[in-house]
Amino acid sequence: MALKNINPTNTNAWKELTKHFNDIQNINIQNLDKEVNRKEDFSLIFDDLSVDFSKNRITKETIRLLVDLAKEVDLKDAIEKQYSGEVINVTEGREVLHTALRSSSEDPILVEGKNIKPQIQAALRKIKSFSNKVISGKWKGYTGKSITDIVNIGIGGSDLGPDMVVESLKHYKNQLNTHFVSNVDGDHVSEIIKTLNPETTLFVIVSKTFTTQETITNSETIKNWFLKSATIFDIPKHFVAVSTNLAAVDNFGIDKKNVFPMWNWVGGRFSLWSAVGLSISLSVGYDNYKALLEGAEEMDLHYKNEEFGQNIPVILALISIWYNNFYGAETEAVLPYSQYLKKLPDYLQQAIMESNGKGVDRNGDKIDYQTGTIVWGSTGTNMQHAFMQLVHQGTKLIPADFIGYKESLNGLTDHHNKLMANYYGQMDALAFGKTKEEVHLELKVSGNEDKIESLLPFKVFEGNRPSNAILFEKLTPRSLGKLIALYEHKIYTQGILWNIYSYDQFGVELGKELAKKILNK
Ligand code: G6Q
Repeated sequence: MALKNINPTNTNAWKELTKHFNDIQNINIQNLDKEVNRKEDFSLIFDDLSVDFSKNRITKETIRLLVDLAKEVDLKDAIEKQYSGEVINVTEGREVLHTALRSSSEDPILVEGKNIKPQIQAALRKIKSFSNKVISGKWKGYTGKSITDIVNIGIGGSDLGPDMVVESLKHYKNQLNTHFVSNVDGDHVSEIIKTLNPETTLFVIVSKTFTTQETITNSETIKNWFLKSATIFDIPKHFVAVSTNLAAVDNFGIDKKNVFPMWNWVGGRFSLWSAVGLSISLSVGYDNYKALLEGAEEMDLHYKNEEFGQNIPVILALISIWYNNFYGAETEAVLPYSQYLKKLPDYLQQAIMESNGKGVDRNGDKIDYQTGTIVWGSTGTNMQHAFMQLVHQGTKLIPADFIGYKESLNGLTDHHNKLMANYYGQMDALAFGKTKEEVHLELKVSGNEDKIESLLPFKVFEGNRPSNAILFEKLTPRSLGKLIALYEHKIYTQGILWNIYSYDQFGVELGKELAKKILNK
């Protein structure tokens, strides 16, 4: 049965939320923070993850009403339908089963009457044995040498996920160097080829359709470059593919044995958990890749089973809706305090904006309320010396997720203490600001009394700017899996509440069609 189709703005909860918003819209986080047990009451802990959402313009009543909204649109039913393999991607006629890819349960999940679990297990075994061969050096190139470099050729969902994870888990990487070619701009592939030796490079072409202009163009260019020093008979040793289009892969010269499966029931931007993540397994080893999946599964179970009021992805989705639909906030920042996570904002931009950037509801009617948030961000502390000025003192309300880790991966405690002092310092500055009185005193004490009149307004921080502290013990494959799955579930929750289809992406098609027409001219 299809997803329910409920306009959120027609629900009782929405009406209550509107009243509630009118009553409390001017509340101040600084005052809220004085409440006894505020931090405990507005924090959730799940294994090695704690989420402190106390620095938001919300009360217990806000959360209660938002949870009512989730119940009224029957989010529970929607989650159930996703996990059990209903065709919830209605416009494309597909199931949405990235959660099945990381499920360790033996329970069957049926797609067109067939249990998909055995195929998933078989693909994992293939990823494992192939990764082991390449990493151990047993897989030889056409001159008998072991592989030193991996190049992932793909774009969008066939690039951003693996690229982000490989970068995020750099600490766990082996001797192989992994590169990513995506852009059709020839400068991208040219710069990468320059550094490669064809004898020791393995190319992983990732394309569900194997027709994507960028990926095919890059693959052909690379093949031509490769064939300058090797023959077509050497292709099977250096090119493998992840695809559903077996005929096209065969045509390219790739050995059938070296094709890894993709499935229609996994969307591109949710596919790093399938063989699309092959370059992750090659780069950090299969065990780490598996741990990534296990971490995601832990979050899947939390999302599926936990009460909404205690459910981390649900709570973060609801708070985001509170700002987006009631306060009129237009953007959200994602700010990881880890250099390893520098590609996370790019990855999330696709996951979030391609999923929830929709202007018609599940009836096909034009929507008259706000949907998908604009997501952007960068790593701390670098961004503190860049765009944070606007977040602190600009005219816009920008809720922000601060992602941090208690423990550093490389020791250097001095660095880590400073990093985390900034992590907390920024959230306090946003929430509590700096009053006129404080600025006054500060200028006085520093001997700048004469400047008080001219400088005071510029040095005041209004505060009352919201943030969520998403804190893990340590950046590991498992905790990264949890983090990514958290955002995936936040996306779906919001899509359900906004009554849109999160799993199609027709909005990217028109530009592609026009580019083709223009090229033909
Ligand atoms: C993601 C989209 C899109 C897709 C790319 C690559 O959800 O579907 O980003 O992943 O267009 O497509 P192929 O894997 O078919 O080359």
